[in-house]
Amino acid sequence: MPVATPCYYVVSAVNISGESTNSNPVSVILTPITSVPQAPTGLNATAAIGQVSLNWNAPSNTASYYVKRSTVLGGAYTTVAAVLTASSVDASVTNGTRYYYVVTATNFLGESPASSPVTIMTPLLFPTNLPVTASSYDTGLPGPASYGNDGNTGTRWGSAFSDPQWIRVDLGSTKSIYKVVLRWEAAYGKAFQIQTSNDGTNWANIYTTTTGTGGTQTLSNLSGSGRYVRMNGTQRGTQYGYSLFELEVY
Ligand SMILES: [Ca+2]
Repeated sequence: MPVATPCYYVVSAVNISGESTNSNPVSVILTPITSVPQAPTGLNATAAIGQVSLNWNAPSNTASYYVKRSTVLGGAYTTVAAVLTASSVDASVTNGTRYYYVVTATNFLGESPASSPVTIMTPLLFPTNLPVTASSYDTGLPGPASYGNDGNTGTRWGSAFSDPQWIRVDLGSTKSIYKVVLRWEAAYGKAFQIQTSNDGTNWANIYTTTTGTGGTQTLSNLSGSGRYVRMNGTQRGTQYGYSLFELEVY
């Protein structure tokens, strides 16, 4: 609409006897949009495991927004979302990574300059108190399998004294896994695999060893994904079972 054009509205009421007279008129003026939106302000980011949530102030005359991300301050920025409202959730992030975000606002005339950048560090994935199941647990211990992922290195899961045995955690949905830390009690695994699965039935190895030495084993630079992660022990290091203070998944 090239110029500001006033419009007038009236209403009337109708029943079976006919129509009323019109109400008093009201007028509105439709203001034409003559420029691209201003850059959004107040960009704010919060991070959780596997996602970054963003919100910002909405400039006037905005139709939609682009959310852009970089791992370097100043870019180059890559558009990760186009949204109609002044908020967005980026679930395509890697845990333990620093990101920079900017937002632009658009209307039919074009795109605004970018907002000021905001930076956020996504947390490392080490959830605790996940649903834990195990092939067995040592009935001589006071606690259940969940003691192997309760965030407390003073409690532990221990298996029956035989091979094989396993303990698994449920991440709730498929996640990328790049590190596993095993905090063994004296009863450790000499041969075991770290495995991932999306269905809890079919497992893929992301780490194998036949020479485990117990203690705290930090398995870095893993590459895999899955909803379930388990330690599958195939040869015990002692006459006892397998026992973990914590199975930490990152
Ligand atoms: Ca524990």
